[in-house]
Amino acid sequence: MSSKYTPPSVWQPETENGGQWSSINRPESGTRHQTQLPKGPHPFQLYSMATPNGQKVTIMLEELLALGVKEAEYDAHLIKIGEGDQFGSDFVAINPNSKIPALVDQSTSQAINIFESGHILIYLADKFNQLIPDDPMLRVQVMNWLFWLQGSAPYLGGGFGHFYSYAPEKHEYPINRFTMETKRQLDLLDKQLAIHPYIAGSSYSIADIAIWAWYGNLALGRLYDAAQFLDISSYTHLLKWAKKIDQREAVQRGRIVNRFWGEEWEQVPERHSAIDIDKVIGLKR
Ligand SMILES: N[C@@H](CCC(=O)N[C@@H](CS)C(=O)NCC(=O)O)C(=O)O
Repeated sequence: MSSKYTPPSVWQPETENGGQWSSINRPESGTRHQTQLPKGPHPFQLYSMATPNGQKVTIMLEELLALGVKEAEYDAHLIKIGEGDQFGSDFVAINPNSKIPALVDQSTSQAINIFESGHILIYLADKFNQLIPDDPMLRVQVMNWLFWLQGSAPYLGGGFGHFYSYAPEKHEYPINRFTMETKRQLDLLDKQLAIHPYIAGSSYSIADIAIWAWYGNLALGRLYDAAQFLDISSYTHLLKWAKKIDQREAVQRGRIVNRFWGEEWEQVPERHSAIDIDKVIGLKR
């Protein structure tokens, strides 16, 4: 396989490469413009968008509310990452890494900023003692799979998804490399789910929420239009689990929060009370 590209001695950013995210990517971090983010009355203020990483948090908050945890009430404000909202000064003050999701817990004497979706799940699970087991032996399993997801999903999203779906030109080398790894991950999950009803054992947990947002959506054909290419139907245990989680009411509610694309019944760009979701979900026939 030959490459036409010879790296220069010192890399310089291209002004325009035509890729889907090229207009917002820069090699520097930090604030690009001054902004003031809105703030609602609820204990949690979420600044996010309904990508898989964003869905993890909205599903978790909806699961907590479904469990009767009223203290998990939240305002979900929309951050349009395609328009660079994540580089606004208020957002960067919450998450210097400029990536959604970012959560503020304003129920405490001093507001607490939490970023990294996996950490947000742990923070909420520990705060309310839900969807994470007390038993250290079981908790370790949940953490194993949650951290597995945080380390593995970038190969699926930033690797496979980027080169298979977003890249302006399709190149065999990166598509082969990341398809190989994605299929290895799918096989791993399929084997785990062949012997356990949920990813970390016998109970639904934050590990299921995190993994479903990526690999569940992928299995259900909602990510990268790649179900056929990846021969998803051959991962039968994964598919069965993905459908089972998809049936949960909190998952159906949470996955559409901060979403502004797709069908009318799956768009709740901002959520400030349960009614915001109720009235949209009600449109589904
Ligand atoms: N490891 C981070 C990843 C977050 C992330 O990659 N967020 C993406 C959307 S899924 C984002 O905000 N991208 C905007 C950008 O890169 O500028 C987490 O799990 O929270």
